[in-house]
Amino acid sequence: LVKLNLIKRCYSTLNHQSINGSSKISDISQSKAKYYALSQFPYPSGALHMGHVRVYTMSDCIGRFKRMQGYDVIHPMGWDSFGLPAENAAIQKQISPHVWTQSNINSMKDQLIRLNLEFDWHREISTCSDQYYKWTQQLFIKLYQQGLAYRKLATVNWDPIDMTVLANEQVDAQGRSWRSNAIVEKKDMSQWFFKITSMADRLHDDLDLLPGWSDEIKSMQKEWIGRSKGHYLDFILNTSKNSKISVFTTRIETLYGVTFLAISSKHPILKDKDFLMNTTNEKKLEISNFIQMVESNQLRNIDELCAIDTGHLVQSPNANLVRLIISSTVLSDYGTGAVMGVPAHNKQDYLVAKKLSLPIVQVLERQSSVNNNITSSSNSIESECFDSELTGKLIQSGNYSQWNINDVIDDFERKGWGKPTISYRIRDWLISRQRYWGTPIPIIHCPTCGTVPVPENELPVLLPIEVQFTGKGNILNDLSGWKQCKCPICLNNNAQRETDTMDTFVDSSWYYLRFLDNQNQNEIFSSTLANNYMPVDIYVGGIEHAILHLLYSRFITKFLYDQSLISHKEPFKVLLTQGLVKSPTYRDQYTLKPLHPSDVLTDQKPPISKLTGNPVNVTIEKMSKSKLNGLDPSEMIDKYGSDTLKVYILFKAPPENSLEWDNDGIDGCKKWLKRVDQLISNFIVEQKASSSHSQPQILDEKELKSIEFQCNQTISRVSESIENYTFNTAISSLMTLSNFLQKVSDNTKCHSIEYFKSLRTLLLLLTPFAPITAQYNWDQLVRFNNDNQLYSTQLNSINLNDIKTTSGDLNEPIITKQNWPKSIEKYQQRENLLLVVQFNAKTRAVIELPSNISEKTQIEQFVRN
Ligand code: ANZ
Ligand code: ZN
Repeated sequence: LVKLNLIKRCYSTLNHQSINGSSKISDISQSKAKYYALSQFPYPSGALHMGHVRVYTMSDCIGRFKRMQGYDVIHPMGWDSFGLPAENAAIQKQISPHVWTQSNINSMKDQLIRLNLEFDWHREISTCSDQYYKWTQQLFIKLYQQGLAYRKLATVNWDPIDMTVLANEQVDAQGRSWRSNAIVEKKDMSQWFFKITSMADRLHDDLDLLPGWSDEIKSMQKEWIGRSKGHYLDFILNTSKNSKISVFTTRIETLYGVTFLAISSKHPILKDKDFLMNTTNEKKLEISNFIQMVESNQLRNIDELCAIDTGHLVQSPNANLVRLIISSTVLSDYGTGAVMGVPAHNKQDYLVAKKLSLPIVQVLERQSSVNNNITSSSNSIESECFDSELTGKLIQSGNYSQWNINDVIDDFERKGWGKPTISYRIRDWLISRQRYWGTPIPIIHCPTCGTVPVPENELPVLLPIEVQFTGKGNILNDLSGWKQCKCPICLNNNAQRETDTMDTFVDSSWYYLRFLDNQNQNEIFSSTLANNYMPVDIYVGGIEHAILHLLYSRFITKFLYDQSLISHKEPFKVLLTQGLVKSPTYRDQYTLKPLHPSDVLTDQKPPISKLTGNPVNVTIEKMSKSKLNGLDPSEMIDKYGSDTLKVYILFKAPPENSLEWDNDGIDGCKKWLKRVDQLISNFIVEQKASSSHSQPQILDEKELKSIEFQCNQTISRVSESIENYTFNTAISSLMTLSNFLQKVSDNTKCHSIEYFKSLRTLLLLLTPFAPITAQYNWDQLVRFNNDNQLYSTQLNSINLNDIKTTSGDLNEPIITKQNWPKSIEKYQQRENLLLVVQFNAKTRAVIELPSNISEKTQIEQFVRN
């Protein structure tokens, strides 16, 4: 009961502390260096899952550590609260998305508080609040004014039952909607885009400014941007000297190996007058049937290649005549939508050539090549074609045979056969959603003035709250009271509001800036604050956001930089991507249905289903509702307490690895924290007992030295481990220290200031991981020391710096306000080292040697002895 009360007190001090302990919004600490620890804010689905707990525990640990180190730390939390699930809940449960979202936020916030995470709650934001989305709208208008937000016709996934556009990720492999199960249609609609392509080069090149990002994520970003250097080349339609087809190639030097020209089924030449005039009716019919087939299939996963000859010939820059074909391998929206086919050196072209029996001409010399004339009848052609090393010389290329590739490229360019260019895979960011629960796009459509941005003083364009959900499409379209308005330019004209809302990725592309100034009524954020606190020092989150969210945030940051609102080019200095949280998953061997662990007799081999008596398969999988293998964080807090849960999560696996949940492991962590409690309470009990009778005996100098050595070594190890985000090794160093302290002799425990100080060091180092345990025991020590005036005189008489850095300020009752201990070099050197001699994996001798001699001398000495 006493402990419970104490814990309660801890909570209140901690809550109080998190307001006072972190910087207030408006003032920047002049004396402290800043540290911005950010974890990805959650979607308020209703309850935290273990993945959330893992992310937030990591950023909490880092934040607490940096605060104790004296940094001005920002560790904010908020809600990514727009999006489809709220609308679906509204349709299914007839509850307003607003109410549903808010109640989810409330319960998740409760959970975060119960986890005792030190968040700056005074910085809280919610993207669905008009105080937030007002600024998202302003950001849209700024982009619009710079020509970076625009509307164009685009082909989208249309769900004819729900009557909405779907993101690609919401269409399954069979081309069905994830929600309505309708076959999704391709539809051309006017949509809003952000011109992210305008920054493709910067988004690519500035990755080099980020040594704190893993190569893996950087290459995922580069892949998505897909920059390649190449050439445009023109091919001329044989029947019409005016009709050119331009191709994009990264391998212009293979020009003499071109044996066909392939275009996509959407290529404009297919509607060209000359082209059609010279196509027979029979061929026209064949082509249109083909196009129809490709396009209906084109939704996804066309494994089977389809290609057709158009019956036309085209002339290459080097005056070769080759066939013009249409092929499903050519993407309509990459490069020019046309490809020069080089089947000898490109796998896809090779398959196309095989399919249509087109010639294959090798033009690059291979090291191992004996036979330069590949014919399509050769069986081993595939391996011969692509696997062997090239010499960098051309063959079968007219006058260019035996030339070096680079010289060829120069000469082709000089002749005007190809124009150098750069092509990108990245497309502009489609931000329109035909959905209610999102940030309204602040645009008015006027019959006279066209698209007109809502004047800034009229922002936010509020989302109407009282609405009826029909489940069909975007209900903003049916709210004529909301939709009809006056044009802000010609004033009297009846105009209409844009009814599309923004992709929720827009909301999350700038939230880290609003955290810094969430109460600002006058501007999106203060540049002074942003320039002080940005960039984010550590960003913790899931790998699933490694591409889009990071790319969008980087794009918006660069835009704000161009607007001179911020002075940094990249938002996130270091990324920490956490692995999955997994647990045993039980499935009935016969029905394959997932089973709840409580329905399984797990002590049997194999486990047996209590429901059917069938044997049960066990696999370790990502925790998820559908697999019934998830653990509820609240239940875990009830059962173990937040400290144990957090210590376990950090101890069980390094951050980037997946964490496989096991109950023994968490029990072990609970026991360890109990042992720390015992260490302190035993100390106090023994002190009380000894002070009443025994005389201090002579202290063992050697033991005192080794206490100091252990303490200082642990300080360095824990500090380094947190800096490197290897929390698990930090905790194991702490375990080593606590075990060591347990074994110290009773005499030293009772009579040495070194031991007292080392207990305090242990608690200080424990604080970022298990703040309640640390605080509880700190209280015990402070109270005991005050009551007994045990070490105060001694502590006062010794070097104050020593105490400050190794065992904290004596009378400060709140441990999180203590300074992080610093290790002292001189105590980290052992006078003697133990040299372990092993032979055939058996220890044969342990020799004590002075530590200041070299390894070589040590060995020599040993051999001599
Ligand atoms: C001739 C060639 C020869 C090619 C060769 C490659 C190898 P990256 O590097 O990804 O940019 N290509 C161009 N446009 C295409 C489209 N719309 N759909 C499908 N493929 C297209 O790829 C550039 C290469 O992809 C280009 O270089 C072109 O094939 C093909 F030995 O041209 B290449
Ligand atoms: Zn107008």
